[in-house]
Amino acid sequence: MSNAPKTLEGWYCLNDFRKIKWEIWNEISVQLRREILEELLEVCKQWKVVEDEKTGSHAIFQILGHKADFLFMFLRPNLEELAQAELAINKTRFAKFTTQSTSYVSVVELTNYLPEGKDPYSDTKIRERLYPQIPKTNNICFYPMNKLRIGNDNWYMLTPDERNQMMKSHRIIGRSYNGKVRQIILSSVGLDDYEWGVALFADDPIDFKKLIYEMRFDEVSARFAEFGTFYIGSYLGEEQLTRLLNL
Ligand code: 76R
Repeated sequence: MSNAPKTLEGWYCLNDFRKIKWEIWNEISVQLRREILEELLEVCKQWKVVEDEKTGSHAIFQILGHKADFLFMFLRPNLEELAQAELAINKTRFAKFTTQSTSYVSVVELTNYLPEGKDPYSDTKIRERLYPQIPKTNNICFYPMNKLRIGNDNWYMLTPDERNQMMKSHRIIGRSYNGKVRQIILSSVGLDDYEWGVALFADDPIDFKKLIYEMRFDEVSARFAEFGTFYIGSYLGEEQLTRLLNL
């Protein structure tokens, strides 16, 4: 018998982080900037069709600080379609002004809590979590993480009961932020450098700080969580993107 919990997988996810060379972008003519922006918005329209057909989702965020300027986040049914989305950006003239500062590949994951015998993939609530629309909240907080495998703090050597107990407490804290913070659980085991990607969405960024701080004191995070780089950004709809680029 495998000791691994049963998991359900939904859409694949690409987080494509870009930096823009502002010094070159600022130098080109207003006319050219407009044309390039139009071209980019045209690509966004094609992604919007995918989202309206509920065969994927996407969102663009403005990332603060030196790590990146933009995050293009995509959810798609398979890796090929994720690659197409990435290629669509790379084929625009806008891409000439950007470099991909980093990226992260993962897949939406849920752990199976349904009673045996019921097909979880036909449950509406579960489908909504496996194939989510990226929340268009004001802010995103993204970071990759592992669960430790050191000495007594080895998540993977715990009994299922111990793990369930700790995840129960995690869920209780998470759910106390209901209406304020939403998480898309992204597994990146075998897909990228860490084991999970944590994607959090909130209108008020202080709720990220409060939630993450509270979780630090909870056993599963306090003992087992090891974090990668944090990215914080705000949502860019068509209007905000236009304002940002059409200086
Ligand atoms: O609806 C449900 O039952 C989902 C319950 C749930 C699971 C299974 C849940 C809820 N999480 C789950 C799994 Mn989470 N989560 C994190 C972090 O910074 C830290 O300390 C840890 C990073 C945050 C902030 C967070 C928030 N969660 C996971 C997993 C997979 C673990 C595994 O399978 O072993 C990780 C790595 C992880 C990490 N979690 C929630 C939240 C929030 C806000 C919720 C409730 C709101 C929501 O469901 O959107």
